[in-house]
Amino acid sequence: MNRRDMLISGLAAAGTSLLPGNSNATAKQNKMTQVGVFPPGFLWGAATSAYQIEGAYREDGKGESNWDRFVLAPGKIKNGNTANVACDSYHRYREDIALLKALNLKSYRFSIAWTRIQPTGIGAVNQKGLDYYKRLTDAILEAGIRPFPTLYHWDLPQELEDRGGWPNRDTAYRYAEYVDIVLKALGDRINNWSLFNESKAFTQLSYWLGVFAPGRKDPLAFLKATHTVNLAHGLGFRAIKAVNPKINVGSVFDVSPHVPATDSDADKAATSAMEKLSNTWFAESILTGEYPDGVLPPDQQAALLGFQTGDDKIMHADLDFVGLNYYSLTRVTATKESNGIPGMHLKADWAVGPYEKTDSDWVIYPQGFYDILKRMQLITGHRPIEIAENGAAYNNQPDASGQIHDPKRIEYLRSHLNALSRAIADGVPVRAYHCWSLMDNFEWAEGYSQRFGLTYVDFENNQKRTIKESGYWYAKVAKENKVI
Ligand code: IFM
Repeated sequence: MNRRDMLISGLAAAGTSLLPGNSNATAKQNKMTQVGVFPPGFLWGAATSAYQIEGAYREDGKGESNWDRFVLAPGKIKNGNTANVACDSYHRYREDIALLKALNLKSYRFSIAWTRIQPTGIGAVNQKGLDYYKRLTDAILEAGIRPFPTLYHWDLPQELEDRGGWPNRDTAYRYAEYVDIVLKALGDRINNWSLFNESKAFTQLSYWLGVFAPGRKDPLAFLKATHTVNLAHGLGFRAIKAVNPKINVGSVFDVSPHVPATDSDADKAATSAMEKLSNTWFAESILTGEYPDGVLPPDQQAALLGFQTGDDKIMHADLDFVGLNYYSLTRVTATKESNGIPGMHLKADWAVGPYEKTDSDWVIYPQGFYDILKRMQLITGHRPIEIAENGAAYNNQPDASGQIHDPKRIEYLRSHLNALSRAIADGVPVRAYHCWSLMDNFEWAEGYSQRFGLTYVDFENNQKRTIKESGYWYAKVAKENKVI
């Protein structure tokens, strides 16, 4: 079972059905807009994350992360892979920036490893870690590319995990200290920062389903983790604004349209609850300071979350922009059994239905990209949206001449970019798109078995990077600002 199956099987969900598509007005607008054409100034980019590409896991004073520890546990990662070397981007970052240039990209989304900055997550700062990200940032800027870092993409200092990890409220305060350190060092050269990547995915997979570090299977710990992460958003937001109020602060949320398995009232109700837990539990709570109704029993919610008086004010953050990641569709079924969350009797599946799937077994559903953007706009309002991730795993290998033909990735990207262009034409304020990923990398519990890259990486031999056919195609899209 892959991680998305794990993510969702056993989670029961409830929810809202897909939002309606075009109104008459938007249909008219659509006719006037050519599908696949993007507005002038639209920003094209690619994304990676520190743990998935950097390697150098013990270099220059870096501390141990929860993932450094987790990969050592037998049976947790496919083929026993680790990310100790990964793409070796810590040493090869200039090559990787050259790839971005070759692909005509103008935005690079990467992440910062907390353990390089504060090896234990508490106190002492590791100057060599800060220096590395300064070198990286300066090289990105020299290439005429916008640096677009994420402060937390899942690699928590092991010391903090030992103290309870995200279910421990104190982690939010440690996070804010880390953010302050990073911003004081790098805030002079980077204007757009994301606080977290995919709060839903990592809290569910790490603390509820146990397939991500640290491997806990405790639904109640998961609920506490969600609240700590929301508090950390507010604290981190204010830490950045205290360094420089002009810096733009956002966060990246993973979202998916939820559909009921049948027309039954039970499936529809289950879909409504799960949809909120997945799509709005973080974004809406942070933007408004209030949790959405209809997920947890109201009389138990505060206790389940460890919500204290004043937390509404702490977690509230008027983000300057919102990052959204879209991959696939979620189907929800009501069940007799509880999924471990009080009041929830449901299960949710990712890889189901009469649809074609990618090599990681994820359903391909481009219309869902349009639908979820319209849905999230109800929460995010006027704020600019950046697509921080979208892409597909296809595991094509080099042919005899060393070229990588990956036509299915091109088709996936084409159909999703067309859907995105329709959403923009219908008024969703999306200003950037980042393909996941710049290059093949360490795909968490799947190890190196799933390749999401626009660039092939030869992990076995020499770390050689080869731009795939899809990379050349995407480079043309970026250059012409339209789908070809
Ligand atoms: O590789 C991940 C990334 O770290 C977060 N979003 C989904 C990608 C594909 O699974």
